[in-house]
Amino acid sequence: MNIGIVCYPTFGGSGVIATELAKGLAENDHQVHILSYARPARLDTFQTNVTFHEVDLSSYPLFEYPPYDLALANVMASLIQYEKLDVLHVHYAIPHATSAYLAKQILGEMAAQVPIITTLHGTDITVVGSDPSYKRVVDFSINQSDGVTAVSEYLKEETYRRFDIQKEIRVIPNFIDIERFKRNSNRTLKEKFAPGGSKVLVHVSNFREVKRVPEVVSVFHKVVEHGVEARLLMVGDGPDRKKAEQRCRDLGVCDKVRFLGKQEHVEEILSIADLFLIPSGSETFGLAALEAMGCSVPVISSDIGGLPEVNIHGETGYLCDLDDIDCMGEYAIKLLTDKKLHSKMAKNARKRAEKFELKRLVTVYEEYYKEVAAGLSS
Ligand code: GMT
Repeated sequence: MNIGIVCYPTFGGSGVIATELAKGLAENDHQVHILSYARPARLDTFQTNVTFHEVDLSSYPLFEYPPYDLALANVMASLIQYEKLDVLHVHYAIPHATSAYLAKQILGEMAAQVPIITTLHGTDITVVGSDPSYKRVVDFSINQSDGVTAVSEYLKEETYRRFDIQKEIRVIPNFIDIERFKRNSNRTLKEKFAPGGSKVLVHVSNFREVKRVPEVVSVFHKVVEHGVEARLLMVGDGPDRKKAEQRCRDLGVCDKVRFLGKQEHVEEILSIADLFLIPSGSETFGLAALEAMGCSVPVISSDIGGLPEVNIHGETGYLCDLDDIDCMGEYAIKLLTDKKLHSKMAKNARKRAEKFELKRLVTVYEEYYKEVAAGLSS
């Protein structure tokens, strides 16, 4: 098949999933075209049948904000026409689903049999998509897509609750490359970050408000306060980094916390981790937690959104009520001080992560493409 994949190029989960899917489809001999305004972070290896198309934005004195959605629709229409796309799969509804609809309208009959598939990821539904400034367009564009998928049952239900969607939403969960995200212990690295056998707690995110990064530091403080020798590695960057740094100063744990910034190969850091913390206030899936679990790291998360579909309470880690720092701290201490329990949960975490294996879910998407295309031609 000739497949167009549209995504944001940033470190966020939707861009990661779109790029890994593109690479997986290419492995299965499809020709894949990736469209975005910059090369996606995870598009880091050369594959002969993956082509990246950078959407170029011409500026003009009248435009304070050049209309990206129009430039994108223009590239989409060209690719459908000249690269003979069999399917166009957009990740994150805004503005991708709208641009796809427009591209199809531009081409008319020529594109009638080319399915537009929209994968809903998170804030495109729960935050920005529901904002009154965009809601009607998002509602319309999702309904105009030929196929719609959501990354969790929670997101599917939220979409029906918040929008007037007349279509079936298929849940296709996120996935990881379990060969990449597996534990590859590196004692030297661990000793550098956590000398003398200290425990390593890790958090990975884009440090937006929703990730509650200062709370990560507070949970870590509980662990240290209890007397557990530990270090916290904070991976990523974003608007709330300064607040988290300030929380370290306020709680007097700066000497035990390292802010490592954005990292390409998080699996190396996850491989020296004893515990992963994700106290988010909103999370439709929690890909970062799944990546940690792939590396045999138990997870302590908030009990919200799609996180309970990934992290199983008492099996792969623990879930606590939102903002219940005491609960998260207590479970962290329990896990870090009970070797037998930790080893059991680490194994369970890996086992659960294997259920979200990339190759299997790439096949699920392939089957879904065929199913939606068949629906258009019947
Ligand atoms: O909504 C975001 O935070 C961005 C979005 C993305 O585009 O990266 O993340 C969402 O999609 C990820 C991949 O499907 C999920 O793992 C994240 O849970 C989800 N984030 C939120 O719901 C906050």
